Amino acid sequence: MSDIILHHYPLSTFSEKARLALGLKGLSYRHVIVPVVSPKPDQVALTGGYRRAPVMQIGADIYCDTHLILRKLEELVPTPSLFPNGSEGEATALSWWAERYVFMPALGFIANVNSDLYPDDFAAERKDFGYLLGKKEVAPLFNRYVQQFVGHTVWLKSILADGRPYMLGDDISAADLAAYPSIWFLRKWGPAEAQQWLDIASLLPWVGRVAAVGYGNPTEINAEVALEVARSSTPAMLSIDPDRDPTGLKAGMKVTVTPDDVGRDPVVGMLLGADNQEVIIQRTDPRAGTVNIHFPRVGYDVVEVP
Ligand SMILES: N[C@@H](CCC(=O)N[C@@H](CS)C(=O)NCC(=O)O)C(=O)O
Repeated sequence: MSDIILHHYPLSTFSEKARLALGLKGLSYRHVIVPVVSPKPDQVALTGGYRRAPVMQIGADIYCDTHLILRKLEELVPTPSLFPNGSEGEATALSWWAERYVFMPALGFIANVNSDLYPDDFAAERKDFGYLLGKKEVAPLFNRYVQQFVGHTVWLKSILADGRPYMLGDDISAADLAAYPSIWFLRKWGPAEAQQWLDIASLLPWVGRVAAVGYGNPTEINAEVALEVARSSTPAMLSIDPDRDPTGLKAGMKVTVTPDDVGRDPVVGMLLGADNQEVIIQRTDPRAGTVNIHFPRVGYDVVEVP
């Protein structure tokens, strides 16, 4: 059993990516099912306010966002690699495309064809988060979602058209784990409609190969246990050179770290270090103790608090 604790919930597509990454690495790990909507008091005690799913905890180190979670997993367990044959740039850039452009049309499509999944109170909560999911709001956007999804997935099909098993060739990579969850979500919550509108049939052999990776060996624990693990642990030594921030932010400054897309809840803490790929802040919480919270650089605004 590794020291990894995954905080996630079953419906979450980004959590699906993290579960598969843990599966690819063949890891045994503990996991906490977090609430699907805010408030999430146990999660934010660990993260200082970051409410998105998933989050990975190792002792008193908290890793927010799948981009950083995958990088950390790769560092911990290099093989099988999430970035085979030096493909970190390609795999990460393709992941960004899949997550920023394929995911929203898939989500909006399901909001149209399976509105039972999003009751009014859930849709209202997600509107504050940054997603439009209410039946009346998404109905006029249905054609746009179909057009965008079909248009973007032409490129996924083109990538796979030469018969390669995975997006980058013979080996699975982070790109597959990022592109797969939108299609997993569509097939789970609107299979007939996805088949009718979205032309995904030719992707199914690839979908099957990615799904076969599985989730590793998870053991469920409750949030109190995870908080106790954080409280009783000391954060790990910094794994980055602390003074590599491209804009000159310095260790010791008070900063906010805020997602730049949805769920823009700022996390306030003391900057421990930043380079061009990672930002680490420290904060102390009555329930979690002193924790180091790690964010990827891209996708987050880091601002000094005067
Ligand atoms: N860039 C983030 C995105 C995470 C994200 O948006 N997760 C969704 C769930 S799939 C979320 O947090 N939704 C709101 C919530 O769960 O409270 C990542 O890669 O982890």
